[in-house]
Amino acid sequence: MEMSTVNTQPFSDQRPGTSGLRKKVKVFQQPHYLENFVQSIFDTQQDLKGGILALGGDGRYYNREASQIIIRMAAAHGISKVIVGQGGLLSTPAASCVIRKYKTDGGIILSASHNPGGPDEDFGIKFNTPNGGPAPEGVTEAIYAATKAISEYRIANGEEIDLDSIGTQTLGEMSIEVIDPVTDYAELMQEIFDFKRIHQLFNSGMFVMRFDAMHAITGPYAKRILEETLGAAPGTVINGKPKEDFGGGHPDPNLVHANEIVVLSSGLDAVDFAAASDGDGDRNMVLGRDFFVTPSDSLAVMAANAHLIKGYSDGICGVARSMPTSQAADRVAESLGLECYETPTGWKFFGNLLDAKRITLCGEESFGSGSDHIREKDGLWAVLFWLNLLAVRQEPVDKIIKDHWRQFGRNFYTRYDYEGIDKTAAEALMQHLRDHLTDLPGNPLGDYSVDYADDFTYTDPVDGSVSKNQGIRIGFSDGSRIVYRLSGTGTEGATLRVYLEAYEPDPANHDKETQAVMQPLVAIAKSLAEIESRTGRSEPTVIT
Ligand code: G16
Repeated sequence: MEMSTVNTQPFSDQRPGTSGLRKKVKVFQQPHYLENFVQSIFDTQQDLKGGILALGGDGRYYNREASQIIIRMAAAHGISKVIVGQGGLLSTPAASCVIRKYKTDGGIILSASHNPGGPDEDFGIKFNTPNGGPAPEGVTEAIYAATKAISEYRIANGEEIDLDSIGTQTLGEMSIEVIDPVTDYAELMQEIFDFKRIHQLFNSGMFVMRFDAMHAITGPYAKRILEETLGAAPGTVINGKPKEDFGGGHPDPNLVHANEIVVLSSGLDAVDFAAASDGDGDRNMVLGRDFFVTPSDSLAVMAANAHLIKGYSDGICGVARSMPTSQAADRVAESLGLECYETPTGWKFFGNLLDAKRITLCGEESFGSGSDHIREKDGLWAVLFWLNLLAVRQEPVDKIIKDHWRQFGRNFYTRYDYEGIDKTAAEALMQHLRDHLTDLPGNPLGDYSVDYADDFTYTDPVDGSVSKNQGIRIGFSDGSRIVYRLSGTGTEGATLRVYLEAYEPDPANHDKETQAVMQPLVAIAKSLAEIESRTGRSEPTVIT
């Protein structure tokens, strides 16, 4: 095998964000840009030399080219085997499943998740550790440090690798195994869920579902599992053909970007159950008839009902939620006597808790939920969890949620996103809040009284690592909260996220409209952070 050593210079902007390095495709296409980052992964992850690497991506524009480059660099680095999904594809949860099942020494996932794709849109890359989870901060910081010192990278020369034929080929000493991207993941789902009962539900003639794959990676997964295995009617999966630019859409399963499925679950002809997943298949949104399930409520309902699901029938050991996620799951944990953890935003923070068996279920307001079956959030898993639950309880989605609220109270929840604002202004806004945190506790804000105000710091209970500045929390004496954070996944300007939560124990008030209930808190949040004067925006870009 012929190999080249290529001289290069560091790029200053290769620090991974909330979930890997995400930039515009054009940035990744600059000479040496991708190669520098990949070499930095290889140089810092010693076990990869002589080891096994899993590789796959969400199929967005540049996935194929990047896969070819990474495989050649893996060969030049002395990796013994690369396991790659056919076509260079693996959903993020499937990649985590493959890393764990084949005990690889890590994996590289090519994805910018829910961000748009195409030549002028986003691309991303991240390294997952041998537990199948996103690299923790210690690892991403080491990779970042290596990118700042890099002076050369190594790459094998030769013909293109055939990514489309399943089977094994070689490049020098290294073997490349191209696998079916769906099979291992589908088998895992079959172990966790009661496929027979879900099959009966689909065949009852009383249940209609739509799953919106948003022209992204989950199309083939959803078709294989829902339609071919579980007997859902053909056409249950819509937008199921993956496209490099997601059909020009924004593959983020929320009420705005997945509007097609919102329409299909509304009105007289509404389907019984609808769901959507994102670009790389780790996010989910679930809807009943005319009914949106907030991701925070979804986690709480999962925790309360886990004993009804085959894979969790022996009980769960604990739950975790990211800090901005509503406290609905905390109430379930308290009543079931389970451990409950509040972690910073980012799935990587759940890894230690899962590995240490302190938690079984975890979730985030950002349309993510998952369990100890892998170390990534898992969109289709969440959908199957709900299908299994619907099959067991034989009740509609809204009844399950409303019963839950009656038992535990309702955590009204909404998130306001101000996208594409000026970065300096956004940082100044956060600093302004930080500067006033100590003035707030004990004082009234509107009709609310501030209980605590801080910039969230997390100490990992397993390894003791400390993560600071993870978002501003303002907690009120009645359990309501306002949280402010800057997004760590965007590629342009800054996105301010404002998370709002209000607790309502009285069932007589549970059917109120969320936005109406939240208005007093919204007004406080806007004025406290001086959002309009600092960002020039009177209204958010997206409300979920
Ligand atoms: C990523 C992480 C999630 C996190 C989300 C937050 O999601 O994997 O754990 O909740 O980012 O995004 P932001 O920083 O923009 O609020 P994904 O689906 O983009 O990988």
